Amino acid sequence: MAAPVLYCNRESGHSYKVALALRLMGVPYEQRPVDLNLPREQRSEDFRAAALFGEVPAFVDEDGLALCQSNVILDHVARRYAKLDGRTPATRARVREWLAWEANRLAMSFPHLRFSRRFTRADPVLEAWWTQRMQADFDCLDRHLSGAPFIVGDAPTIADMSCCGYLFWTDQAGVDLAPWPAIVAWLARIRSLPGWSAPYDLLVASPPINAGTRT
Ligand SMILES: N[C@@H](CCC(=O)N[C@@H](CS)C(=O)NCC(=O)O)C(=O)O
Repeated sequence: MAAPVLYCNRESGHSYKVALALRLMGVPYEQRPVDLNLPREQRSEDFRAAALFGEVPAFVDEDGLALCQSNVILDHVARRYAKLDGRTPATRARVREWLAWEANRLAMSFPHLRFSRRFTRADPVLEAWWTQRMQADFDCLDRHLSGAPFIVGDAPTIADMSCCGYLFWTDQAGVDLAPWPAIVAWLARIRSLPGWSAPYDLLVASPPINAGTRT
């Protein structure tokens, strides 16, 4: 059986979520960086075969099963390695509620604002919309975390990996987390987990994103 492969990009928080989960699970795997500046049809053949929608992250497991969508990959590895998951059917279901919330809310606000501020300025109307949504999303997460050390239960799960994916980069978007102290404390708890690594330390070098590259 071949080692699992993660197709990723160093500027992608969605890639980081998966890399961080695999790191904390202690799963050995190979990272293959993808040049996101290239049009999708010019990306490597093995990546295009693995990535149904042409985006990173994509993951190929030991059996050759290729998956994309960061939260689906997180769900798969949590089941496969029986780690970073809820301990009961009810808590496993709660974990997946947060994966769905992240995909629908958090991943649709802050990552877009960060991409706009870091790489290519979007229309100010869009930035205002993302900022407003981000504030509502951070309020929701902060409220939840004000009574709990991690998102589900008292130990980290893939729900934490999913929701923290972009949040070590708030400075890149000029966002100050001071109004959300429970998020700040939760990020500190994640940082102190054995094996934790910051995004740019964990993800291998990739060709830098050019202004104008779509994500
Ligand atoms: N919903 C997807 C989002 C994936 C995504 O947006 N990937 C971006 C990088 S973070 C990408 O590959 N952009 C380049 C492209 O679409 O060509 C997930 O959770 O994995």
